[in-house]
Amino acid sequence: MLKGGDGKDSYLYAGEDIQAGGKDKILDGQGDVIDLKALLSSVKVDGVNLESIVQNISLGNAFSNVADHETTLAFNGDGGKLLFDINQDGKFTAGDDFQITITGVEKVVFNAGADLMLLV
Ligand SMILES: [Ca+2]
Repeated sequence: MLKGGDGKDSYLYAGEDIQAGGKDKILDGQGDVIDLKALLSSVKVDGVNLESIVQNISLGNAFSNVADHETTLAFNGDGGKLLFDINQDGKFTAGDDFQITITGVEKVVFNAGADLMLLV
C-alpha cells in the first residue's frame, strides 16, 4: 500500500511491478502522478501503444481485445481501480491481471507530453 501524504507524489512502476495476479493501493491519490514509462510500449488504448499517443486522454472504463482497438489499461471510476489487462483477453480477472486501487480520484488522465498518468 502506498500513502502519499499531503504533497504531490509520483509513484514509479517498473515492468516487473505489474504482474498477473498482483494488486496495489494508493490512498488519497488526487493530484498525484503514476509513472508508467517502463510500460508505455506494452500498454494499449484503442489499439495504440501509449508511447505513440500524442494527445492527453482520459482512460475509459473498459478493456477491449477487438483487433485495432485493443485497450489493456482502464480506470473504473466507481471502484477507483486502475486495471491492467495483462493477458490481453479483454476482461479483468484478478488472478490473471493487475489492479491498483486508488482512493479519492475521479479519473486518470494520460499526459502525453510528460508520459505520466495524472490522478484527477
Ligand atoms: Ca485479462
